[in-house]
Amino acid sequence: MTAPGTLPPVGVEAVELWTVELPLVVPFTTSFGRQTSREIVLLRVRTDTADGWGELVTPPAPVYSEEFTAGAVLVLGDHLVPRVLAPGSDLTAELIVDRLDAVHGHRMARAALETAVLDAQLRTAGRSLADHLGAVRDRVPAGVSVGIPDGGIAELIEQAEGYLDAGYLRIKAKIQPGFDAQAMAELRAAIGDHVALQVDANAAYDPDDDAHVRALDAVDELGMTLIEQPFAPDRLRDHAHHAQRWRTPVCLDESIHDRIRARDAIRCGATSVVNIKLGRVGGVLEAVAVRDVCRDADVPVWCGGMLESGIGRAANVALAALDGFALPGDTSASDRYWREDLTEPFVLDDGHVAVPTGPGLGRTPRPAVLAGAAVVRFDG
Ligand code: OSB
Ligand code: MG
Repeated sequence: MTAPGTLPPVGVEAVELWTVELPLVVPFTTSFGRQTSREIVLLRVRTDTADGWGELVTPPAPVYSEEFTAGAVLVLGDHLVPRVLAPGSDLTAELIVDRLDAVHGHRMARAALETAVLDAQLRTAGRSLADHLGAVRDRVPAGVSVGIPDGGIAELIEQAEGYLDAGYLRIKAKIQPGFDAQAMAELRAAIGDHVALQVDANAAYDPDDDAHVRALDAVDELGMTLIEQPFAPDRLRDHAHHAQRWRTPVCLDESIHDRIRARDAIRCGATSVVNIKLGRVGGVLEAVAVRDVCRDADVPVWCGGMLESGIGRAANVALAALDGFALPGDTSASDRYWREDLTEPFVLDDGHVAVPTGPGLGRTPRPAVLAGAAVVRFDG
């Protein structure tokens, strides 16, 4: 498909961080913790033409990866924004990547900055992100990621049935030791064999623990679409070992932090499907590069999520519209997360979410939301 074309630079005058607290409609529990709301940090670049927005997708604590919101805000203010603004402020997304190249890690923080500059460039050019990236569809199939409910298996079944009634095309259930094979067998029996069902362990299993491996072996019998990130991010060899024993495809999330890791994980047989999150890999450009590596290896990808507001969701949905995104993503509608999204909401229609067509991300925060936000500004 088409590589992202070149866009003229924008003259960046300032970078602002807008922080808002948004309660989740239902608590979200994974093997790494329980969240009842998100502290959302939106990043705005002010330019001499159009402004641009990005979303910092970090969780509140360093439990999914090393990154967490307070740390990312510090890194942005002390290290990333100064590098980007100092050597002259005519910027492109590519220049952001270059200027931040010497910084290790902190990919979600970098992604927020890169996305905002790309959004400003696209708004200036009057072009949508999906169009710019070479989208091949105008709506994307939507799955839903269901946390481990406080009420256990009965509540999981009730939630999953509700989402299926609403039209979601596949269910992803979170698992952890003690809430896995039995729960999934009951869920499978309740929703039927025809429903696409997959599990996500968020690295909660120890491949050196026989009981853990036995539990995953039992999950493997349940006709799952895939099993996402059973083991710790660095344990590629363990993923590869069990991937060749299981009938269920292994899909890595946390492990895949850039295109090189994607290539290595595929080559060693650790992953046969990849969850792409633009925050986890450091931005839109790297996310497309990861897709390219996967496509060259005939590995299907899908778009993951980090409980984003409409700003981050807009970027995810554009990404999910690209060639190679072959499975429904965690690109759910706004009302699966929020009573009121920060932007015009994304809605579910016939199991799909429409790809924004407006310039840039095609979404901006509603002014009423911004009125309540805490703002920090960095000038060039
Ligand atoms: O592992 O995919 C994950 C949310 C936060 C952190 C990690 C993950 C998730 C999800 C939710 O599964 C995906 C979404 O609906 O945004
Ligand atoms: Mg995951």
